[in-house]
Amino acid sequence: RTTARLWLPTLFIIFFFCLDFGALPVRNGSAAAAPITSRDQRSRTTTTRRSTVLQRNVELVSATAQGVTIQLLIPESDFRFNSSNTETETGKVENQTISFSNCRFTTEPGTPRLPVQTTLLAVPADVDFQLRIVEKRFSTRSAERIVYTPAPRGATQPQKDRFSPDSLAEIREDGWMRENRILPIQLNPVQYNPVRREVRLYHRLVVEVRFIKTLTRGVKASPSAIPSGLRPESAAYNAIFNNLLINPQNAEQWRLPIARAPSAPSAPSMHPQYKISVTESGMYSITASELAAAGADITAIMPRTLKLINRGNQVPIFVRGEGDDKFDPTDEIIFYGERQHGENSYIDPFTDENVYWLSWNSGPGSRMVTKTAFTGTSDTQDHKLFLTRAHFEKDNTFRRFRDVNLAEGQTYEEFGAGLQTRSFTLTELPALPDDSWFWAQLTAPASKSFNFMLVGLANTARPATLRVSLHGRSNTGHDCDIWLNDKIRLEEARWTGETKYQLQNQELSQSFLQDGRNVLQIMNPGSPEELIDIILLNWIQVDYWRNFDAKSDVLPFAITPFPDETGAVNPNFEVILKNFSTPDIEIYGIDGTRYDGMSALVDEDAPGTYRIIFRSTQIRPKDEKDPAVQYIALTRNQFRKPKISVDTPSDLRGTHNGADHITITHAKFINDVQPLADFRNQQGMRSKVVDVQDIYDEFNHGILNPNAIREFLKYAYSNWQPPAPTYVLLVGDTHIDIKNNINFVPTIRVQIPGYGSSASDHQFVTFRGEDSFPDMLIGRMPANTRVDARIFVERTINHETSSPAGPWHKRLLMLAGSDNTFHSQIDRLISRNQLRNRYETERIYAPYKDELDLSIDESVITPIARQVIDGFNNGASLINYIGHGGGGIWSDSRMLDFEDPEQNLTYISQ
Ligand SMILES: [Ca+2]
Ligand SMILES: [Ca+2]
Ligand SMILES: [Ca+2]
Ligand SMILES: [Ca+2]
Repeated sequence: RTTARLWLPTLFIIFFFCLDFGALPVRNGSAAAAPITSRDQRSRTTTTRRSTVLQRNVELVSATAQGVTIQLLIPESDFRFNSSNTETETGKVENQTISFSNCRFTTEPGTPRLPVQTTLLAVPADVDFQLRIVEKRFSTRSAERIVYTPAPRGATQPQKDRFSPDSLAEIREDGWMRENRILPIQLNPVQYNPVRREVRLYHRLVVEVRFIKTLTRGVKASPSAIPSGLRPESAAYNAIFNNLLINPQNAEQWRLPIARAPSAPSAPSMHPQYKISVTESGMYSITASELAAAGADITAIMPRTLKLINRGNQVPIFVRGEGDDKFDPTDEIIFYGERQHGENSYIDPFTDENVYWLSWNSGPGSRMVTKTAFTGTSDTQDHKLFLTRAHFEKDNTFRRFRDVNLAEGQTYEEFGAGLQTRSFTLTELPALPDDSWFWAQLTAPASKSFNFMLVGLANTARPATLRVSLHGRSNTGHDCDIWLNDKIRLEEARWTGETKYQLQNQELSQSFLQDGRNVLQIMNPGSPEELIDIILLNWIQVDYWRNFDAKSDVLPFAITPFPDETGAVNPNFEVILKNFSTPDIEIYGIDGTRYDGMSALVDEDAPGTYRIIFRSTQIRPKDEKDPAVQYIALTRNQFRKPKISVDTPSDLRGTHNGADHITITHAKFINDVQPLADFRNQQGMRSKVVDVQDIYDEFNHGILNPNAIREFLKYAYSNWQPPAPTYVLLVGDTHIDIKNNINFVPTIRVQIPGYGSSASDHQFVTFRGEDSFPDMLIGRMPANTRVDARIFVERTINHETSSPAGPWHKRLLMLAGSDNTFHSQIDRLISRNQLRNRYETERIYAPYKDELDLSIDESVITPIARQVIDGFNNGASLINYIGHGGGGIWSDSRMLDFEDPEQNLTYISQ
């Protein structure tokens, strides 16, 4: 069938571009060349067919339980010497580059740039490795001047009379592709001696990778003891292994069985569940009639069974009116709802909604504890004020930081300098910054004012604490002045680089603060030494002393312990809560307590308001230093109202599920992608369409977060019916600003050294092992509309059923924008990957800027755009563009405008 033939080239291309073996890190203590010994005669030789394309020069000699022996054969005529001239201060210098077919190059700064061959081995799960050079044959040639990889900041190493690299073979970081352990080996068949000006060219290199049993890896059963029927692998991965591995037959032999999740999945609830979403912390109320309005049959609810769950834990609630065992329309559910916060930031970058799950009729639910406040004047301490925290933050702008969280000595090549392999790998990516969203940016010279409101500021001599979180945006020195309310200059903020700076003024007299509106002014004057100086404001935080006056009939408060002279604290307190407009005041402890036994009185000092005396024993603060809210007092009409919606049940955790192809999409596109799922079923794949909301519900308690998708895929991989799913298709677009822009299916962000936070769908499928080898094959159709989705589905099916095979299958369009760098990047991409050996590469380069004909009318297609469109129309299996662009254009030379395709592309349906 045509379709079967089309899958393989597609997969191959994916792997070809994804797995840059040259970027794999060297393990600690790389193996040095061992003395030549004769081959181990006891080893049973296994025959295999050679991997087809990637490892043309390497072949398997033998593979046993003791080790694998491979040999690299490079005919002497295959070594090529290319000369290039570089201009130096003393004139032209001729440099030589040595290469052989399919080689990659060493990239270590300050060392000769020499060709290497990387190969991938299937290896057992429970062994360590030792390399031994079994045999080597080389010839020596003179080489005048070999190209060096530039060293950072002009550092040059003294040239020594020895051949380098020292070792002819190196073990690289191993990883897992599903249950198959993969070991990359780098062979270095060219060594250079800069003093003698000689190279050694190894045309034959036999290397043994010896397996050393370890007991530390925690593998329970020897894989060979498990029948291979229990280790099924998908046909697609078997095809990949055949192409990728030098010893694919061992992959099956050494494959582990999938470790299933230890606990049985919980059956989906048979009872209706409602999602209760909150965005602010506070006391919430849901009346029975509100629940009925959201669709619930309240007559069937036994109120004592009402149950509220957040992040898997029950939240104690108070159900007013449950005593009669009837859930009457005015009965109400009361709970303390907490705002959603980020994993490492005050604001969650993905969602503001925290989700609580309301269910009933399956056993009694957890209830708040009712405590009776003390009456009379028992031994209590009077409190007139308390310490509270106000946090002010706005996530207005997203920023990337190139250098954050780099490990000691971790370096990278400047982004944009080329396609050189950078000296980091996906396995070693630094952590993302805790927060990438900022309130405002100040580009020197700049001065901006930020307002914040403080409520109930007490008149006291006790000091407040003010914190201001700033961040450098330019990699320069920063020096700014911060003023509070035009009254006081806070300490001068001085720091360097793209780093956080937190100003903390702990002894701030509260007299500098104002009840109500306050103004923080930040001045970034810049310095004459720096061309540019940019800083960012993240947040402002104030710990201040507050009185017990309610604002708009709500008073969140804490009891701040006041030790006496001996250091002892009386846990029993008395406070007078004031400034309520009605007497129906209720008091709750946020730990799940409600207080009764008190009644409000008219406040004679402030006519028209009510006050209430509250005597109790203090709730122990979670953290002495965190002035968190412990109680909330409010009147009956001041409860917050959550968003209520009925849940649609799903069964993604059911282990009866099984799929080869999973489409993850938004409800909006569910019907549009179904024909593609049906098509995959017809092809013999088990295909499943999943609503991303079901993933949040089952894998993140209903809270939107991209990691839920990764958790789901990991779960399906381990627990669904084998073989584990192979393909993942995401349908739907997303955006950096996920809250204010389109987000159908989110992406994961990773920290790329030299660039910063970057989108990476690939991270969804790297759940097996601590490596970047993909454990499923993922792609995305970034549909914005249903029409987008339908066109995509239609064309995909069309392509696979009726697309004519032809020369276009072997054609690659390689496009570069109007800049010398882009031109040479494409050149290098082609030459480095030897694309010409396998493909017909058509290069279309935009003219340099100074050659641009600016007179061409906007409505007319430029000559270069004509070439691009012709390229599309002639057909190609892959189109690669490097250059500037935007939402509607490729390159400033108008290589392709947004409108061009509509009028001119004739081959688009293919
Ligand atoms: Ca009732
Ligand atoms: Ca922020
Ligand atoms: Ca659901
Ligand atoms: Ca992996």
